[in-house]
Amino acid sequence: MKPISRRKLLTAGFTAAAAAGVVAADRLALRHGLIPPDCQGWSGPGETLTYATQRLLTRHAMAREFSRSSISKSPLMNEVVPALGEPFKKLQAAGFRDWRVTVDGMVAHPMTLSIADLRMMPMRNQITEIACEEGWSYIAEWIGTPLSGVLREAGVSPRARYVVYFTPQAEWWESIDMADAYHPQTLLTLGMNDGDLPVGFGGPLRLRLPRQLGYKSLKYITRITVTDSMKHFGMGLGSVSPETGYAWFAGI
Ligand SMILES: Nc1nc2c(c(=O)[nH]1)N[C@H]1C(S)=C(S)[C@@H](COP(=O)(O)O)O[C@H]1N2
Ligand SMILES: [Mo]
Repeated sequence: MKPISRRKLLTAGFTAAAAAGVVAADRLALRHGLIPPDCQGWSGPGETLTYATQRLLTRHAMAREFSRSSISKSPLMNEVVPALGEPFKKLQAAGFRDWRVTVDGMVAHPMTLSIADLRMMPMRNQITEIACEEGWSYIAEWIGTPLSGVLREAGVSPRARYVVYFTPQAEWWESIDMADAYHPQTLLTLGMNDGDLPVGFGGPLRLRLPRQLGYKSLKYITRITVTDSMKHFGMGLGSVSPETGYAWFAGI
């Protein structure tokens, strides 16, 4: 069956099942990976509906890319560097030569990559908007290597469902599903607007995810873990966002 007709069929099925009863919809949604990790609690049914609908309709959709003239002249920076402390300052003083990102979990070949290693991988640049949940946004050019390439080199298990990513800030970790992990616009970003990625904007390494709100685009990536369940990460809701009242899936 062609993917488009399969998707149409699924959409129709999901809508029909939703109309017929929550139990049937639940069973169908589970079978097709349409349940987000933060499906419990008072906002759970809403999160599930948003996530399932987006996954059925826009799994392969691209975020809008802009022309060079649209790049914001003075992008808003949500400065977090002081919170990173001395170990980060040391790494920065050495030009991030010793920065490492570990790729582990459900992969055949766990890896530890330096910034130089990442620079040797295929590069892509894209001019996209980053939008904070608080209402502001800016447009910038982001230069980096697609996360998909790194995952392919690591040899992701077919049972994998999520990619979890961490920063030196214990309170900032996130996860995405495999559709977003393999999406061509999901970039391990090393550069911005023709230069290196400034530290304030997440340098040396930021995961840019233009199809979701800014809080999923974490700065200072140190570890990428592939898993089939979010149960054992934090409160098991997928990331810190649902623990503090925000949606795990922040699609825009
Ligand atoms: N490590 C880290 N990444 C982070 C944050 C943070 O505080 N720490 N803030 C997030 C939020 S809420 C937003 S909106 C964007 C802001 O990105 P900007 O500084 O490029 O504007 O970064 C995200 N990534
Ligand atoms: Mo934000």
